[in-house]
Amino acid sequence: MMERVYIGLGSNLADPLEQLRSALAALAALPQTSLTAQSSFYISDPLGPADQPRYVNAVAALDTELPPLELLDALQAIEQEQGRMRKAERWGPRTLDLDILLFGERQLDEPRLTVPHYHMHARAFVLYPLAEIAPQLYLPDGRALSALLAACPFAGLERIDESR
Ligand code: A4P
Ligand code: MG
Repeated sequence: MMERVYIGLGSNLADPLEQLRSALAALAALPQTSLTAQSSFYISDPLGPADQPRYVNAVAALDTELPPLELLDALQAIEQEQGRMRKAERWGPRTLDLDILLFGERQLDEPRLTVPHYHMHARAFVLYPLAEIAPQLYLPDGRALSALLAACPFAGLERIDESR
């Protein structure tokens, strides 16, 4: 079964734009998967510790036949290939973070995987790029993306034009 999945991409180390570009190429190359849309790139103020560089964020849409945990394994392999070091500090700087925002209509609560992603509802750097590629989207709990956006100011965000 083919399902539509939305992936949040973020980077704030080691040439973030290039990190996101190569991550998108890696997503497009996943087995049983096609990359169907990608948002613009956005520069965003760091959420969490303030003493870290600004992030570049984007959202991609995939159609995949991979089951959720296999997709998560594949995303973590891409993170590892791009030099991600997991550190103790929560929300600290990273070369690449790939989050599964939505997986079809599923609501998952497993040790390794919570979907929808637990913080997506209030993060401008997730909601605005997502709205670019899926403006009519509804979350599995019935909330409209447009309603979440209306409650989430476009603050600390800057859309980069040349990246599409
Ligand atoms: N995990 C559970 N659910 C998911 C999911 N839906 N997608 C588990 C991906 N992974 C999921 O992730 C920790 C574990 O979460 C994984 O092993 C997986 O099994 P991680 O990537 O190692 O840790 P993390 O990303 O540092 O932690 P966390 O809490 O997921 O952080 P977030 O929410 O990803 O936030 N500021 C800006 N401006 N832009 C950003 O992109 N990102 C973060 C990280 C902080 N501040 C930011 C940004
Ligand atoms: Mg993460």
